Formats: sequence, C-alpha cells, structure tokens
Amino acid sequence: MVQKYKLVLLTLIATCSLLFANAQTKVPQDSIQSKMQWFADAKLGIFIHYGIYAVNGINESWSFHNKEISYPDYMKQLNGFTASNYEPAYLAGLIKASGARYAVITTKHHDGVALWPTKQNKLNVVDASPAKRDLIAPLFEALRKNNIKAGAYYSLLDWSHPDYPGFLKDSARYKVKEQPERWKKFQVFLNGQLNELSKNYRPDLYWFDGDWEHSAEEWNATSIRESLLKDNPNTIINGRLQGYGDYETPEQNFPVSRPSFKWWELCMTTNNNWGYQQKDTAWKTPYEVISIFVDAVANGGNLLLDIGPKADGTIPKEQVNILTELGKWNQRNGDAIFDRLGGIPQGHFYGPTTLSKDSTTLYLFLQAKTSGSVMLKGLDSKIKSIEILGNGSKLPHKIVGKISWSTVPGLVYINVPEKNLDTYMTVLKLQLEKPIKLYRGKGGL
Ligand code: H79
Repeated sequence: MVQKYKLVLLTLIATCSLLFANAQTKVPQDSIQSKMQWFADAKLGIFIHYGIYAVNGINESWSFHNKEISYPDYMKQLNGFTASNYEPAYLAGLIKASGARYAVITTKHHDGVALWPTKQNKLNVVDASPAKRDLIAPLFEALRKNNIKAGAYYSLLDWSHPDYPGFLKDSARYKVKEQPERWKKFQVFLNGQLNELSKNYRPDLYWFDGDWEHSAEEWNATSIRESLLKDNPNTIINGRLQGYGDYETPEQNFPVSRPSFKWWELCMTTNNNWGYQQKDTAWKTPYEVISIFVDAVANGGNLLLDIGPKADGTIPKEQVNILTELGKWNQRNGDAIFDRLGGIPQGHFYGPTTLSKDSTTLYLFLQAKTSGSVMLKGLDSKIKSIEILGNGSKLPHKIVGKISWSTVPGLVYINVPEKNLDTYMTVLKLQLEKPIKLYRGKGGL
C-alpha cells in the first residue's frame, strides 16, 4: 500500500517536473518583444512571500493541504497576523539597495487569504485579521516611487473557496465535469479578483501559480490573458497559465545547459522555504546567492530571489544581510549584469560570462578567489583593454600558441593579481575592437 502510494507520488512529481521543463508558451515571442524589454534588462527581482503562514512559521498553504496541520488550526493564524511593523517604504528601500528592478508579492497564495481588501469574499487580511489594512497598495506605491516594477503573485487555485474543487491532498469537493455550474461560480470569483487587481493596482507583472490543477480550457486561460492585456497591454504574465504566459519560471532548480526559452527567470529561496520559518536556518551565503545570480544571467535569465517577512512585517536579519551584500556587489559589478546579454557559449572560458548588447564588451566572472593566469579559448577578436571591473585596474594579457598560417585564434592568458579581488566574485571587463567573433571548431587547420 505504502509502495503504491509512493509510486503515485513519484509519478506525480515526475509529471510535474516534466510540466515545468517542457512548458512551452503558445504566445508568439516576436509579438511581445517590446513589452519584455524591461524584464530582459532587469535581471534581478525580489519575491516576497508574505502571509498568515508566517504566524506559526509553517509551510505556506501546503501545510494544511498535506495535512501537517488541520485546516481550522491553519486558519487560526489569521488572528496573529498583525503586520504591525510592516513598512513598505523600508521594504522598497531594501529592494532598491539590492539592485533589483522588480518585486513580486503574494497577493494571494493557495490558502486563499488575500492581502488586499477583495470584495469577492471576506477571506482577506483587512476583513479577517488584526492587520486590518490593505498591504498591497502601499507597497506598490513605495516600489513605484523607487522606480521598481510591481508584480502580483496570484494563486489561480484556491483551496479555501467552497466552489473550488481541490482541498486536501487526498480529497476534492467535486469534479468539474460533474458540476460545471459550480466551477462557473468559482470562475466568476477568480475573474472578479483578477479584475480588482488589474483595475486597482495595475500590476506590471502577474506571477500566476497553481495552474497545474486544471487545463487551459478549464481555467479559460486565453480569456484571462486577453482581459488582463485589455486593461494593460504592457503587463507581463509569467509562464504558469497553462501555456499562455510570456516567460518560463524554473523553480529552485538550476539549469546546467542554457535554456532555449527567450525569457526565463529562476525563482529561488534564501534558505529552504518561501515564507518565514524560524526553524529554517539553512541560509545561502551572499557568495552562493551572487554566484547563482551570475549563473542565471550568464545563461540569459533573471533571478527572482525570495524573502519571507515575519508575521509583523519585519524582515529576518539574514535576508537583510543577503540583500545588502548583493546590493554592494551590484554597486561594484552591476555594469556586467544589468542591461547586458547572456554570455558566450560554454567551453571558451571556465566560468560565467556576459556581453554588452553590441557585443564589443565581454565580461568574465571569476569563481571564488581565482587569481593567477586565467585562460580564454577561441576568441577571434582583438582585445583593446582588460580591467578589473570593481576597481578599474588594468591587466595585461598574452596570446599563446597563435599559428601564423592557421585561422584558429591563439589562447588568451590574463594574469589576475591576488590583490584587488572582489570580496565575493571578481569581474574582468574585456573591451574588444569589434563585435565579438568566436572560433568554435575542433582545432586542426
Ligand atoms: O509559492 C511557492 C510555492 O508554495 C509554490 N510556488 C512557489 C513560488 C509551489 N510549491 N510547489 N509548487 C509550487 C509546485 C509543486 C508541484 C508539486 Fe505536484 C506538488 C509536485 C508534486 C506535488 C502538482 C501536484 C504537480 C504534481 C502534483
């Protein structure tokens, strides 16, 4: 019995990762090129998982769904959700200081608790918690004052709604096919909430989640997309709308080979959980976050880095530290990141790289505290100058093994001194004479 259950779970997980890996957008990429430009240039976003789950410090929504806590006990957390120290201006300042250009907050997670005064039901922190106020409007305002794009995470599935089929992991309220009218009622609710978000908050980006419980037809994904774009033609929709989003969203899993998607974003926690959990002390170090960030950008993607405020709205000090250190690194090295392109293919340099849009500048990222002679293969462009980006010190280079009668370029060796290395990750800026040309052959003549 246990074996059988395990098999079902494994199959589910395999299907799920396949779903994420193969999610192919049905949106023609050329048609959205111009509205996607800020997103492509932004590179860093901050994800905010704020909700009643921070009161007990338990898994957001999944804890009752997976029956680690009863539904009534989970909902009792509403009484402890004060948001008494929630300071949107401070939060926006912290996000700004990290270097991020967009932020995405959970307006409603799978538990159905809205952080804005929705008129569709009473399950929102204004009507049902001591917070008693809209938490979305002041944050969006503070973000926009700082020129940061404001995104709304919204769970399509709602395990609290009486007309939503799914509830606990092993039970459902009903089947859509058997009670289509009841499903229609839920859709009216869902569209009502989206209409409120769209009209009153005008998100620059929608970050849907939970689409996997129903098909594109059942969600009426095309009509959701159409109506959001009718209100704001430039809004961006993430890839979790059963094929009708604009970009892909790998979650917690790091690509090894470069994803073929035109736009993608890795969403990742700073410890092992999305929301605040006191017992989770598995913090990633600033170096780890920075190197993961660089890796995503070098592979043509963005990083959406998560923080989970405590129930009162304060940000755990470890997360403040990560954002601050990341921001200081961006101050020194952001020229190699923001508004740039993913780098050259793997094999030329043993580390991540990025390129300027005109491809006359190549940036090389040195792992850990690399010093000494680093090598670049197959560069068929003349180098004008090389400097350490963070401090401007110029570095000489040497071309090794160039055979006069061969078209194969020589190897470039750059001597990186031990002094002047960045605290976390050093960047070399190579100014080329012309747009980059690479040799990608197998040697020989
Ligand atoms: O909000 C955070 C998480 O709560 C939420 N997304 C981030 C941003 C999230 N957690 N897990 N998931 C999304 C995807 C979960 C997929 C799985 Fe499954 C659940 C894999 C196995 C069980 C869904 C159900 C797909 C297959 C079965």
